[in-house]
Amino acid sequence: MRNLIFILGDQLSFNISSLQDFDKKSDQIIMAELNDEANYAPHHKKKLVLFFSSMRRFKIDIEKQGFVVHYKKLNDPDNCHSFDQELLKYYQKLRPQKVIVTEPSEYRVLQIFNNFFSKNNIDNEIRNDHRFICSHHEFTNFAKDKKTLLLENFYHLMRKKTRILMTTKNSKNSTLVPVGGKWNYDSDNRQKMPPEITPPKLLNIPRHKIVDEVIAMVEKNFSKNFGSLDNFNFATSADEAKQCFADFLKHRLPNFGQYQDAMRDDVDFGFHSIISAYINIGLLDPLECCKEVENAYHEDKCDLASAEGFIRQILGWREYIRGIYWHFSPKYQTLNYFSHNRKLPDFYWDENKTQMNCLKTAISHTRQNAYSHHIQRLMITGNFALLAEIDPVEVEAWYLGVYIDAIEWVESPNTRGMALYADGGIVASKPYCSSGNYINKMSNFCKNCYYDVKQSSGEKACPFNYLYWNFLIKNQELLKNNGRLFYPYSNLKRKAVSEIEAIKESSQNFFKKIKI
Ligand code: FAD
Ligand code: DLZ
Ligand code: SF4
Repeated sequence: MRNLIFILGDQLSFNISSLQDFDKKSDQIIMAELNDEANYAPHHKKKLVLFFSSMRRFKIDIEKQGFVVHYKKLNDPDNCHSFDQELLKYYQKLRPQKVIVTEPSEYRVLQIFNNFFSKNNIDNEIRNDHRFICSHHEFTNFAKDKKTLLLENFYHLMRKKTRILMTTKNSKNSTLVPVGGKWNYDSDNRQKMPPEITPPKLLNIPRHKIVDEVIAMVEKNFSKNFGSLDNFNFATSADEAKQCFADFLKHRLPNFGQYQDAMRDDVDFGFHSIISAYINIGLLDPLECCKEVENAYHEDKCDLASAEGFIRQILGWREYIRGIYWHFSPKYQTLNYFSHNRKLPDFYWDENKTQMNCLKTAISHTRQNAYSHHIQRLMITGNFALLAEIDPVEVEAWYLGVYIDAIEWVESPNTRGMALYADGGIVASKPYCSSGNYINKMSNFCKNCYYDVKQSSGEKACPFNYLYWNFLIKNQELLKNNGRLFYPYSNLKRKAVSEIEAIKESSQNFFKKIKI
């Protein structure tokens, strides 16, 4: 036998680099459902169903094309339950000349493979993951000699590289310029969603029998895990994921831009695409998605603000986050700029234990759907974890578990960097902290809340209000020179000593009340 190829659970693409030059006569594949991977984070039940169902269906699809696959199911009696032990077993059985794997997307898993290869002295090839648009080398070049790694500059590079939404200056000058004359249309994109707007339902995906089998297995093996298995409606094959994306292009993309930051307690998915998990595990190709959105714009199916806003998320944010992860890991996962060390409140696992309607809603959506959109993750659960001084390790464990799309490379810079500013400003130019005012502006949560968003002290005051000032007071030395916090710190200077004491006291009482 020539090559043995290990395909990991987030590498479910026919054109994954480990399969390039595959010889059907002399090469074979292994895939494995593993307890180590199912248990290293407190995964939502729906996330486990997505991974195992998609892996099983990928195996069948690829076998139909004549590939030989050795597939280990979770409950198979001879399952070794770890990447290295499973690989060792097949290596000893099949004796391939070489083992090939596309670079694991997580540092932890890359270490497992590297250690395995060097310990057992096995000829191996770890190939670049070409599904990402920016290579490690390109990101290193971008980051070289820079004090700050601004997303906007990186995004321009990616636009130029892919020529997406780019045009030439005129017929005589071939310099590339952004379509419409501006790189970024974010300022058109920040509206509240009025009650009369009803976002269309997500495409209904007929239940495949493999999904039913896996749901039964997850219900049995992971009954204590967080999350509801009701109404599982995620795609688990490339064909289904493509249908979901086509449905987004037709029904939600035209409103994506204007409502992408809006939140409402009766709206679960809004006008978002709900494709992050599909891209992350290989069912959709990120560049193809960007090209399809660009085409939709050129065919007048959406405006430029929506098209650019969407493309920036993938071409800009997603690639940038991945670059940050590999540039700074594993040190990144230890950064704790504010030395926060409180434990995660119990209500992150049970929304009925809080009276804060914004958190109740975001956590309830998360329990139901294994999904909440970016602003809920950033400005509700993330904002609260920052202001409540929660240990980033605890916060990361929660995010890594509960979201359908969570894999460390993308979860970690978003959580530790963007939401918690625990990296001291590598990803975000200022902490994304806010009082209840922002939440009230972008949602209808405050109307039905036990707390009063207009009050800043006392039993009924919105906790975001005093926690926000408490955070700024406590971290004044670290943050006062940040130009983007000039206004809040100017306002703080105007506060009377008695008001500052009241803020501190309300915050301490609140921490006691929620037992953290
Ligand atoms: P849309 O809003 O429709 O956006 C389109 C696509 O852009 C997404 O599918 C995704 O692929 C990409 N994208 C958008 N924002 C980001 C971003 N900040 N980083 C990377 N890709 C982005 N995304 C994950 O895929 N996995 C995670 O574990 C994850 N954890 C997050 C944790 C926090 C605290 C925050 C603030 C954000 C996190 N994100 C994560 C980013 C973002 O919230 C999700 O990608 C998005 O909500 C997925 O929903 P969607 O597919 O409907 O995205
Ligand atoms: C997230 C996950 C889960 C739940 N299960 C498996 C699995 O059984 N087998 C597998 O190959 N991958 C799984 N994954 C994804 C991995 O934890 C990990 O995120 C990827 O291998 C990327 O490094
Ligand atoms: Fe959240 Fe405060 Fe509004 Fe209640 S009042 S929903 S706690 S922001």
